[in-house]
Amino acid sequence: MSNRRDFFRTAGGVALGATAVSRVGAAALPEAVVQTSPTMQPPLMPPNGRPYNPVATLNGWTLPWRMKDGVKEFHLVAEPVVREFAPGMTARLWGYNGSSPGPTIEAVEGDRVRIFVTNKLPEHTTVHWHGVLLPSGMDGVGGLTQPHIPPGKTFVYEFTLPRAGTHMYHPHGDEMVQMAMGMMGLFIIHPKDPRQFKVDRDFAFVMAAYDIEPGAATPRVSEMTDFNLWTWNSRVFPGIDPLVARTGDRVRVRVGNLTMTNHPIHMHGPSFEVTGTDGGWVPKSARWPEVTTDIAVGQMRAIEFDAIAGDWSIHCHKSHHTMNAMGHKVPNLIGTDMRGLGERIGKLIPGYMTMGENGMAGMAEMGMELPQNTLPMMMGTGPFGPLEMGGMFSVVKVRDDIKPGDYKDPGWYKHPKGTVAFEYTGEQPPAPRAASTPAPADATMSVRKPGAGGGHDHHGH
Ligand SMILES: [Cu+2]
Repeated sequence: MSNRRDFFRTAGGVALGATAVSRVGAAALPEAVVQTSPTMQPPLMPPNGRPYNPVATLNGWTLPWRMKDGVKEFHLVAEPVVREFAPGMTARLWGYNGSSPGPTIEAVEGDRVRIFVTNKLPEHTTVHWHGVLLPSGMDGVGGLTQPHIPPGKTFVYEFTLPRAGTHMYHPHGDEMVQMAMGMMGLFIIHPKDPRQFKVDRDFAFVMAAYDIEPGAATPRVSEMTDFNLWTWNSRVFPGIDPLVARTGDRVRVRVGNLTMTNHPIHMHGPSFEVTGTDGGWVPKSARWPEVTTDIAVGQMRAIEFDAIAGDWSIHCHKSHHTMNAMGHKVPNLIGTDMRGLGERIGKLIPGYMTMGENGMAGMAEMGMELPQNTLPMMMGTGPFGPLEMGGMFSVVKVRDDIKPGDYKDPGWYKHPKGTVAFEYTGEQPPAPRAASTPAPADATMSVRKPGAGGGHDHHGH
């Protein structure tokens, strides 16, 4: 084990024993691989070292390493990046190796890793390895366990991974700014025995929230609560990859939360179990079935389910978190007669829009003009029409004929005949009212139907 003193003596140029940070290693930086595409890269099969079953990082990638004398050497570069949130909007963020989140780091229980961190930001930073068991001096807390990494400098973190698990990395220096700017990544430690915790598909993402004014590209980092872009791996629906699996596959989804609020992650279709946290794996006897699991700030959850054919939504159940940038500060005008109001205000305030008088669903189709570089709050088109979603939403796409290792979007589910909800076109008798509970006279609400010219009394239909 290397301790903090060894670490700095080594960084100062004194070579120590084999288990300390090696001067040779520090003298020869491994290549810093850069990836700027937001397209999901195929899971990285380990080219050397212990075998493991790699994860699929949604809209992301895994950092390649160099094996040096039995140590896996990684090179992270903290730097400004440009990230597409979804087609139509890009953000100026800070991240690692060209992307936000940074690349996923994958290693195996028992591995010794040496992670070089180069700071190309305009201010100092550190990297904290969230949930990873390591010597305190490798924990990456600026000021407490190490000096900050100044701009232009490279630091070395080196430790052995004693426990398999689902973890993250992020700065522990000027956290408020650096995490609000997108600095985070996943750190997955696979079990030494690849048969342990084995699944057929293993997806991973980390949740981040941004506040980017429509038309702007840089997040407001001082925001505490009122974010307008809720992302998975710095992507919003419909920019988030589907989670593709084959019928019957055992599927794991690992989710980390580095926003400033909790996210109840809900999945349609099969129920799941929480099988792991970043504290470790949950014993089988302590698991129970769920369809929603709340993920608090700073937590990670690994959920697992047996895939059933279909298109199953997976999303945060806070409905504001499945909206994109324009969903805020809109007055609720449901039930209000607003004929002509938007037009009249629009003459005074160009681009003004009101919440629809029959709800907001019409907005997905309105094609309203937006400022440059932002996204409509409701997006995506499915096989039956607009999906009216944004933010933290994706689709688990399960098909009978997906090949192992194939993560390509298979398109929309072809529902077996007779299994899709349909319109009732038969006779519609008047709805009876219970005689004992007459509606109060003032309960009648005038509702205008879309497309209808005048007001219709809702009752009697
Ligand atoms: Cu949420």
